[in-house]
Amino acid sequence: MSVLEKVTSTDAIALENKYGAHNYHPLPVVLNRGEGVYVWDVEGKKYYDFLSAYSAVNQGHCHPKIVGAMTAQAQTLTLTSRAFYNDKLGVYEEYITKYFGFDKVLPMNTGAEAVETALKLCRKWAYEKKGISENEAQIIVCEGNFHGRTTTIISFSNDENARKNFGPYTAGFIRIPYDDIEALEKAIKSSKNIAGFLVEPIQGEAGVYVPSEGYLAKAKSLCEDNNVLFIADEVQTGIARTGSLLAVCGNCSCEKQCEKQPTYVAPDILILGKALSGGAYPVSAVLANDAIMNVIKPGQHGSTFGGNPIAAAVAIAALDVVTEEKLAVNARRLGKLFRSELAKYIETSNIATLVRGKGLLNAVVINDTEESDTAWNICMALRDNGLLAKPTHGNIIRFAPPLVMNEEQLLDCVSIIIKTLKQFEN
Ligand code: IF1
Repeated sequence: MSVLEKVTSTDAIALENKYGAHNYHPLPVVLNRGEGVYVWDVEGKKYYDFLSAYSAVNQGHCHPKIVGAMTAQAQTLTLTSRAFYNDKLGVYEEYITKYFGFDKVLPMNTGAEAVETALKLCRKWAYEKKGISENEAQIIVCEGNFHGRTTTIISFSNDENARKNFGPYTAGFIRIPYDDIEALEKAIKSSKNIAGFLVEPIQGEAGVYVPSEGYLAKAKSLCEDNNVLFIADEVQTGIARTGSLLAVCGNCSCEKQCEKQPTYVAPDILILGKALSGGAYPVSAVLANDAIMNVIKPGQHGSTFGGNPIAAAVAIAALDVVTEEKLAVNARRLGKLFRSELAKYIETSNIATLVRGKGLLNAVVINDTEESDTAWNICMALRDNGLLAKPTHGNIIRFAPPLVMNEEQLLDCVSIIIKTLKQFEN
């Protein structure tokens, strides 16, 4: 069989099982096409995508503007490395720094690479600007964090599944409870070596935990008062997902975050990924102002593909789509509708206990133990009913459709979700 011949779902699953590392446990559905809010399996069945590739496909599958930019660049110049200049990187760097309001960007590829870059930048700033003794810098992180899968990042994870038997672990991190200002203040005051505070504005993987009103602003002010860098990991929450351009924009409904908005909590270091490319290509970025970013000198950090011409062209198109199609405003409006419809159902449900989230990053908590497979079984039934979603942890199902969804589609999905949940009521 030619490798390009059409495979059946069964074949595709068997091939992955035999030849692929078993580092995932996918829902048994084999997709071969995506368009907007829809994906199709190899047998031609159509689904609503309610995961959006973990919020990488905010602009919808195969968005024509993004694919067009990628295709055009791919036929012109794909990669120069940073050994030479090219005509796309500088244009992109100006575009993205003005888009988010920072002096400079360090372009990378994956979210984890961008998080690692931010950690290195924070440490280097701490030694060379704050005056912390070399190798003594401490960075505060939160319980329940998810920032990627590299050895340093899992070193400060408290998810045993993500870290067990990957030691020895990287030192220099202090873990505190999420959404706990007193704990942050205590940790900051605990040592003169505190360099930064790395935080997800909403904890996605942990189960879509939205922190208390004012938590991020108070955290930023504590950092500011103690010369500690506030590092926002917006890989999953950014790019309009939570109903603002960034989750740190708070309740601002404008299309562009800006210092003027009282709700905007300005990160010292901003980490972006996933939907920065609309899911078309690995693109991530670390943004900071000169006082921080300029500690990096030639030869001190980099990446073969970081900032390549395709990434530059794709990211510009992807961010254009966010603005042109007002995705933040749509996510805010449809997110409110989603939560209010689900909350109405949950009042009389004995299978779902809670719906929470912000914008179109939401989760439903299932009335069963973390160890049960009820949430998984509900996702299998959702699949049969034409909607794809997946549990985050145990009994929590994340619901995150592309932000291009319209009200009619969202209400159709709400009825599919409620119909499916009712199948599991006792
Ligand atoms: C997996 C989770 C989501 C992220 C935040 C950095 C990264 C991620 C806030 C790293 C990546 C992905 C990774 C993917 C599943 C998915 C995920 F379930 F793992 F936690 F979205 F919630 N910061 N999240 O969410 O970005 O290196 O992957 O580009 O590893 O299973 P990456």
